[in-house]
Amino acid sequence: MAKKFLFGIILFVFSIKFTIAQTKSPAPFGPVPTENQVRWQEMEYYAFVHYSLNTYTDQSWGYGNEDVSLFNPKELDCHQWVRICKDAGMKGIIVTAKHHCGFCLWPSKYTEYSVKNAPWRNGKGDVVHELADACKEYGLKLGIYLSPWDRNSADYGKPEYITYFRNQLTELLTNYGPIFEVWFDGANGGTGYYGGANENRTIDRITYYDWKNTYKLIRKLQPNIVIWNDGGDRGDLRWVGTEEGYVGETNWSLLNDAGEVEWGMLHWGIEDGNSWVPAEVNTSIRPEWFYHPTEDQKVKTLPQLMDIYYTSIGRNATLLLNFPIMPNGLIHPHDEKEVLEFGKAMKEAFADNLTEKAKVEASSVRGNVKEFGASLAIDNNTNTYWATVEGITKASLTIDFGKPTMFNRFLVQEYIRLGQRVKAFTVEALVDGKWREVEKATTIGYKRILRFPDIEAAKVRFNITDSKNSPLISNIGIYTAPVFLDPPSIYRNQSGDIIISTDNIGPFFYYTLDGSDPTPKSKKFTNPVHTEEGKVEVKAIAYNPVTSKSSPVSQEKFDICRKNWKIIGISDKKANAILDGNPSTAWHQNSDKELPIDLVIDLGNEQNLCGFRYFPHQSKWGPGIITHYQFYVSNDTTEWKLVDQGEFSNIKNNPVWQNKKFEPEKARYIKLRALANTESNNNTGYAEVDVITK
Ligand code: FUL
Repeated sequence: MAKKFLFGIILFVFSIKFTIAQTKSPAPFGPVPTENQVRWQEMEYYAFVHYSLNTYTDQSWGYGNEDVSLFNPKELDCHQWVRICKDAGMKGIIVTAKHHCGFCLWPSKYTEYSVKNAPWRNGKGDVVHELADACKEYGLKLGIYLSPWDRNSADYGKPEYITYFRNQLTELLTNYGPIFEVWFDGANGGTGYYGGANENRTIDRITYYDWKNTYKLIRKLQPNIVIWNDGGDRGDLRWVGTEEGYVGETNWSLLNDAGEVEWGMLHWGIEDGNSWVPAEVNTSIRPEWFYHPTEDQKVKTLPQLMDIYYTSIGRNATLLLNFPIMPNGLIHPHDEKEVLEFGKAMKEAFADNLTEKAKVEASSVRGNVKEFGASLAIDNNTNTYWATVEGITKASLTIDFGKPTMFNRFLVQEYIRLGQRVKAFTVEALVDGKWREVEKATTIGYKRILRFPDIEAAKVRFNITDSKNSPLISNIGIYTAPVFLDPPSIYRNQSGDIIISTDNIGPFFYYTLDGSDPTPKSKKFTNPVHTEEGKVEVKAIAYNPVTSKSSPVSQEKFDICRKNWKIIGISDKKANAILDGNPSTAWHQNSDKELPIDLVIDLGNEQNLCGFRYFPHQSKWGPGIITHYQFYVSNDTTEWKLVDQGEFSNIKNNPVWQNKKFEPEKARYIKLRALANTESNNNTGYAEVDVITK
């Protein structure tokens, strides 16, 4: 009896202790973010602007010898940039203070290659200053892109350059107020002007910049900054391995503090990583980062931008969306229109949170106390959270709307200050008295948003099926967001037939060939549309007859038809993928060939050529696309004239159409010579090759 009594007392004392322990906040689990990283993550969405001498030369990467006097914008107005970003809901703006060409948008004391020697504002201008002022006025934060690679500097590759680089960093981090983020691009070393040397310079990207000491300097000058670095030492943030606007569905905000970071680690993070290094998705509103007039009709539209929202912010990353500045110094009206629609749609999609009036119940609550109760997951306050009993890693939370309610989005957030914990979860809906799985997903992190078709249910159940430790959920939102139709894709095959398609299921397509905007009264696309040999402009929309809603207009301008074209000297029939008009088919040269490798095409008859186009194979893992080329023309395949040569800058990270112009030449044969590829081997692949005629 006495024994039993004693045992009861011990149990009672233990359970009190346990309850007291459970009413205290849980301990952090694994790596946790710094205050700077939390502040940055909460910004969610901010802008990039790409502006430099490239803007005036139609290039992606300047060589470093471009003339400073080209920089003379007539209408440059940073207020316009900042106003657009602010109206689009963005929280900050990062400017290319110096891109790879070395030209400085501020009057750096340490180089002559800057705005101080440009005609703009008689050499008295300072773009970074004007932008900093505009940001202050509109309440946006300022960030700096300073390219570690400098194709202008004579010292690049030598130890002296590091002093120069740090001097420039010091100017930028001292003279322009608070800087929220500094961006160090990974493109490092290669050919360049280098003060007239015109040579190839390679550096060791791990050791050359002595990042450790550079970071010390940065943190001393700007204690609240976050560092993005795609080369050498781990910064505070990481690239996601693509510039297309998405991060992996599984996305851990963790990496290891040492060792190589492979593509998969960038894209998905590392589940057991020992450092907090969250993901930033960087992408441009146009295919390229700098302004190219040929891309005025290629601005991403609302459905595409919304998709990017879900695959970046909706997958535990931030979104850094780029605007290429036009030569006049402004953001193009098309870019403005699309981003403002995007900002509005984003707000509308998440305006009405259906959990606000709902009741909520959890299968497990830490210490059974209000401080960690289920209601804290829907209290609209991300500083409070629902926590399960210590050690409980599987739990559910049921949300009761009280009546059947339609929804198509589920948003969930973890309280990341104590670590990222959840490994897997599902969402179920109570339909006709039965629980039905709506979606299944892996990580959550700062924010995860799931998309699914409209569903009507009175109750929703959120099940955490696996977690590293007791999950801490700071917010849940359920919404009915508008669904948009994607603009269709259009291509013209080798016979001249136009093909219009989309990934969405079921819409009709309408198109025009006369440059006018299509409507549901235009011609309906049912079969491939045959076009004759000349140039063709096609515009098309997708249309949903049930909702009577149309997609944005897609537009493609095709040059001469490739019907009579023949690839010479290659017997492999599959090589015709290069001419089939379909960007998703590709062909690679035989593996026994060594660079330089030629592709020769007979155009069938003489054409007035003034440029060519190359579309690379879209595979992320090689096997190899062209980075350096020569382009020749001929009338007899014996005598060839070199009409253009150069690089396809940034083609590995951003494998978009490469458009190259040259002085007009009449010719029947073309030769694209590959000099180097992305993998430093001999593999040479092509998805499409085309010409530009006068
Ligand atoms: C890339 C650069 O090489 C591009 O030019 C651009 O600045 C982009 C944001 O990063 O890797």
